[in-house]
Amino acid sequence: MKTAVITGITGQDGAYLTELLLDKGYEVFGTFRRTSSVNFWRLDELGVTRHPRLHLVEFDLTDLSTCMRLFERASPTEVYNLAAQSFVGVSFEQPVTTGEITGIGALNLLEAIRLFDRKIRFYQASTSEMFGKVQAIPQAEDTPFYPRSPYGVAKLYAHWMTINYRESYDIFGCTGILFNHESPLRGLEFVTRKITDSIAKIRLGKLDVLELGNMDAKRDWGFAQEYVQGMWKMLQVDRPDTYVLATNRTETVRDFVRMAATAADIQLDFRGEGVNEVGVDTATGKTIVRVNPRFHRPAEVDLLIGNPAKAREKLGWAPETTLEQLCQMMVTADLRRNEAGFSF
Ligand code: NDP
Ligand code: GDR
Repeated sequence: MKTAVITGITGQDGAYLTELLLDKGYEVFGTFRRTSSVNFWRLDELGVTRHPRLHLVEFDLTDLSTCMRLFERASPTEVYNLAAQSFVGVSFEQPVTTGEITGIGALNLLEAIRLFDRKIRFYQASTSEMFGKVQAIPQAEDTPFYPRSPYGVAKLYAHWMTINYRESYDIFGCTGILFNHESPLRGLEFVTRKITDSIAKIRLGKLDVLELGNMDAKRDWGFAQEYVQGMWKMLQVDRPDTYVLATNRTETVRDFVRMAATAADIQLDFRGEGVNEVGVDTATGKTIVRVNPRFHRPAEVDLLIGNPAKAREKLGWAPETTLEQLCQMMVTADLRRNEAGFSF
């Protein structure tokens, strides 16, 4: 039986990957942080929190000794490092913490592998944010990096450290450069979920206006449940490597707002420009979307679109869910949650 360690199981990807590996028969050691109110709502939604093969382990990525003790307890064959301070906006406010968790944290795991068992297969959650300022369209594994946030820079450090440990110590270290992936389990601070939750609230009369930052930003959005399958596939092949996972389609934030509104039976008309842009409900004439410069970032990533050809060819991985289907799924979930009186 295979044993996996997944760091960050309270997050979106951690929850889906836990579900996937349990389905495949793995023993799973999932890590969470000790906080005053630990939240397993995602694992609860997937119905896996009390699975007999899931072991919940308190852990902090910034503490090398917890990495060592985790490995001693689990003796893993595979380690998936999904833990991170993953919110780009916050990384500008907390650059040092972001560097320590998102950058050095990955190195702690690599060091623990070097000291504990070099045969462990390691997955590092790299990101399209490393491409940052547009150098090529679409972006692929050989596109130069130009990160635009402390988060992107920290992830790039972790990315190269994984490659360095692969080359220096023959560690099976894979890096998945994943483009944005969303789901009903996405955190509320990220733009897609913020939009679907707010549109649901507006539809139900619980919110008047959705405030956003840069609506011109373009992203390549896929479905998270499919992306964790790609992570797993990367650790099943003979050689460790780097792969892009993406849909090869890009849309603006504004397009996503319109799509979410349509999914909730609201027709939106966008008027004005820049900070004066608003989205008006054509049925009522009310402004339900407006810009708040508070959500603008000091430096922005304008356009992401990935080329997943290598993953398709070498791993047999391909995205299937369309953005319309994904958006509808998220709006439906948020309508249900808000009708029931809660949304995480
Ligand atoms: P989330 O923000 O939903 O989850 C991050 C997880 O990391 C949470 O479980 C969080 O725990 C945990 N964590 C944060 N700090 C620490 C720490 N110091 N020690 C241990 N655990 C910690 O992220 P996603 O699930 O969306 O993403 C998973 C990974 O993939 C992240 O590394 C992210 O940067 C990366 N990524 C994500 C993409 C996406 O579009 N979703 C795209 C590309 C990369 P807690 O609940 O306690 O905060
Ligand atoms: P991103 O995701 O920064 O791409 O990082 P996010 O959803 O936060 O932003 C996407 C784009 O939307 C613009 N935007 C807003 N963003 C947020 N969060 N809130 C707003 O109100 C808002 N208005 C406009 C942003 O400026 C940006 O251009 C995500 C994270 O999951 C990372 O961890 C991951 O590595 C990358 O995706 C790939």
